[in-house]
Amino acid sequence: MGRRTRVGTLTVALGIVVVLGVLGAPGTLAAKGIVGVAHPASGSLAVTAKYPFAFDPNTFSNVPTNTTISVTLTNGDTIPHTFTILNREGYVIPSSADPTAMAVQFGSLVNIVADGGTTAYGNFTSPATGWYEFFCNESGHFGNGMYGFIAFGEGLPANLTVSAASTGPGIAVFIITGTIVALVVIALVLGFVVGRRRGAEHEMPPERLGYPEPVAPAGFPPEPPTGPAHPK
Ligand SMILES: [Cu+2]
Repeated sequence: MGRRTRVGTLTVALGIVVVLGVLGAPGTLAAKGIVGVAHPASGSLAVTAKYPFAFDPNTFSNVPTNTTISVTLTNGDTIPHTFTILNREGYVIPSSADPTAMAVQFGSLVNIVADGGTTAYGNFTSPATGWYEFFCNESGHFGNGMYGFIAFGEGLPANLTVSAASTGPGIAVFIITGTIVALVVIALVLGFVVGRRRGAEHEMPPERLGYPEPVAPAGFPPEPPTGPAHPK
């Protein structure tokens, strides 16, 4: 394969990688869509944490107010996850925020931790009518889209559901990650091509570079003792 063909192949491969890097972001977002609205029976709710960084369901509506709610957190993943409701009514956690720090600042209605492959239980006293955001308190999980919304004594606002699916915290992370990957690949490919061109220049025969072939010093390499006389 000639160099031109090889560069052409690399260019095509690079183009595919860049396109995948860009298209991969919205593709991943599909996984962030609302997967179901739970209407829990009086006083209980069940939620599953699953790979990758998701709650199922990720919205709860009409949860009873001012009563004890028993929570079952099933962890279907292999790493620990939490179910943590930020105690701040009617508030969407900004994508740039550190939810762990916010939970320290505002407190949480409930904070349940389940190791991978285990089920954990907890109780909390539900508040008056209003809606709250819940999230996973493990480092980095919120930024990867592990959050949802829960409404007590009412349904979730319609615009909140749309907002959660289309402009949630995970989007920026995916786009930034995809861009970084694409840039690294570009740098590697450019380095490879430039390196090959320099290598080819060094390996090119001297006469094609415009200077004569170097003359070996006399007596080097040594002639074999029984060989014919050297023409020079
Ligand atoms: Cu998690």
